[in-house]
Amino acid sequence: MMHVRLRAQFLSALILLVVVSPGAAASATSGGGKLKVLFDTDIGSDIDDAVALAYLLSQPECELLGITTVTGEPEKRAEMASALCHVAGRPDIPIYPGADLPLAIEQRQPKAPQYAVLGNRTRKTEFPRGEAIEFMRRTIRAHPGEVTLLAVGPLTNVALLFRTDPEIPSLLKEVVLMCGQFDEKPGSGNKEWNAMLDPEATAIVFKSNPPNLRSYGLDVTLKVVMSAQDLADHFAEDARLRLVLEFAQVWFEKQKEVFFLDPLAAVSVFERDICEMERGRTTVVLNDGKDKGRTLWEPSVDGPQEVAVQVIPERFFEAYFEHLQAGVLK
Ligand SMILES: [Ca+2]
Repeated sequence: MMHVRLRAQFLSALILLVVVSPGAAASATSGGGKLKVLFDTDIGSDIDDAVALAYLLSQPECELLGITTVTGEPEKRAEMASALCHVAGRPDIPIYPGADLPLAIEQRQPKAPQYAVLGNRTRKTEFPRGEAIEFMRRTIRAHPGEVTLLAVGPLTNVALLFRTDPEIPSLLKEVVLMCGQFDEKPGSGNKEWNAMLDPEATAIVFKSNPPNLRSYGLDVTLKVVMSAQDLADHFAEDARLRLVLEFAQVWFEKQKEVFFLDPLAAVSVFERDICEMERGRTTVVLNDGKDKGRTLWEPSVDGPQEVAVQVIPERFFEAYFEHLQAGVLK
């Protein structure tokens, strides 16, 4: 009961903060410089990776050091990221295709279906091959304690990075994930796609104990939703978001709503008042069977990780559109 009451108090306090003083909302970079971010993504499957990247490209406090792609057809995914960077006027951002296969299980996401809409869009089509992990390693070692690794796809690249250079977790400022499902008892509820697509990699990352690891799971990110029509209306004004809409064409054939799963993790790198977090420990189920890849969450005050347990969607949308609307690209 105490826990529920504390949560209610937290929400009341946040709502008061947003209503009374929107300018006082917590920012991760208050008083400091830009945040250095590495973005690891499976852009090209669901639409929300592109929605997240458009935000990072608009966020003035984000120094995007590079993009790595993961899972099936990583080169096509790199081209999609490149197209978005070009539209945003940032063709200089390094992009590296990473691992196409999970560490141990069968590939369940072999294609990047949204690639079909790229047509002759301006983008890079040639990328360094087999260098993504080394690029991540080199970049993090060049800025010890400063880099946020934001991973919103299966965790294969991140796990390979941590296995290749075991000191890397301790050299990161933080690891921020869209991964897992944390509100269910074992054996019930949804499994989350990123965790499930490469369970062994997920387990490696959650065991790696970087100084800060925060994950935004399906249970919370699914609460941030917009209708397809609202999305089309909101995204029509800006060139970056229009390209995201084009990517979404394939996706809209099946979906009437857009869930801002990856963007919630991305925006929360910069805006810490959108979600309430809880500290504890994640265990990943690795036994073969229907639960493989499930994330089991055990709250504890001295646990090594934090997961989101509550979200204020209105605050998210305010933060998401703030910089895009301030600097619209026609
Ligand atoms: Ca994703």
